[in-house]
Amino acid sequence: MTDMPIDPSRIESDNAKRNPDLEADYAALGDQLDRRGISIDAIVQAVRGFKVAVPSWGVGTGGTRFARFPGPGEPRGIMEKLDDCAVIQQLGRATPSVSLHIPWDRTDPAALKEKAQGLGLTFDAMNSNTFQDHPDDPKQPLSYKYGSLSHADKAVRTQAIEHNLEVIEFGQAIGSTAITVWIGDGSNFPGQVDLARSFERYLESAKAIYRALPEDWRLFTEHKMYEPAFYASVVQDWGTNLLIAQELGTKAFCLVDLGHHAPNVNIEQIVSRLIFAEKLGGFHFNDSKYGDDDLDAGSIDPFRLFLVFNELVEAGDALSRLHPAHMIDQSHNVTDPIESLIRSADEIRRAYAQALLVDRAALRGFQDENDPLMASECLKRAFRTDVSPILAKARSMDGGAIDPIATYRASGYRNRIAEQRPAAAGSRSGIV
Ligand SMILES: [Mn+2]
Repeated sequence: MTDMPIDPSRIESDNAKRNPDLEADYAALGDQLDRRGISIDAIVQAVRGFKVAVPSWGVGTGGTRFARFPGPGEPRGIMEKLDDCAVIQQLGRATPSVSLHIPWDRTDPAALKEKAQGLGLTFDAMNSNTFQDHPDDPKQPLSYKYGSLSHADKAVRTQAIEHNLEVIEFGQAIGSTAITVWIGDGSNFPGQVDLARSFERYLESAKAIYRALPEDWRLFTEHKMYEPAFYASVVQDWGTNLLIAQELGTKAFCLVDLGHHAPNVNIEQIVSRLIFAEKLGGFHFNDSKYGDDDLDAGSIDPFRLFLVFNELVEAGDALSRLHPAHMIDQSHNVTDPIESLIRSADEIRRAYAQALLVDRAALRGFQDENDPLMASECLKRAFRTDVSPILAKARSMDGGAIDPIATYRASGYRNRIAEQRPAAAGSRSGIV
């Protein structure tokens, strides 16, 4: 692993300084958990096994429809994006895989695979893109302005289907086994499109993609309530998403993007229902305050993130059979994307670790005895536990940094690449 972007001796020397404090904090937390009948070492092992994919598009600075303020040293293509993803994994040790977006990341698959292997990275679910036009792509001359898989014109639908098939083919060449389909199709005016006919057209197109899925692949469909369509999205909520997965078949699953719901929707309950239906495909983790704000996972409502993980842990074997895919999907407008992604992966692991601390036998007892206060307290006790020493221990055991943000800043990586990567006009970033 000579290609690693951060000097391993930097991580070692930083960790050596911080390790005595970590050991003391870890021992204190271990004693506390021991009194609650929990083995801290078992929690650390579970956390080490929990991985979440980073999105290739996340290492560039995002933006809004008003403006984008690029940071220094932005990656100019997928190879440089992989370098940044490798930094996140090297320091945080929670993100060994990358989720690609075609056509933004289109390049020679063999070169891509070789580059990733050199960095110790693999590829997660592929993402297709029929929500914007691709004037540089001779295979996609038609516009998606009025939709893609549900478009009124069969020629546009066919073009969109074929794009998805190409993404699957690309994914096969680099070892991916899933495709996520999110479409921007919808309408801005009542009456603009027929709600029933557009959904029927969507289903017909989605079935054509599904039929082309390789045997060991899964198809994830992602719902989104609004934007870019502001009156009605064709795949607007988890009800439609579930319908799609059930119509398509056993390899089709629903993806839950935490930002794609109406305000105050009970997302953990949706997760529970999708597990019941055996259709939970995975997550796009992020956070939001008002709508699909694409803020950093756990930065606004960590309790909600914890409650989602509480459902996942509660599901036990049912979840193991579904083995949901975990991905981060967020937009970094004002932070260094590498720092945001390191911290977000850690916040996701934090929610998982907290959920593992819930005394499930006691909780069930309080539920059956109709003791709402103690049932609530049972969850809150786990949520209030500061599991930071567990997260740091998991990182350091796997060769990561005890304090990954501090080590990243001390490494000077951003300044170094800023010199190597002069600002490029039209560098791509995006969110889905
Ligand atoms: Mn998403």
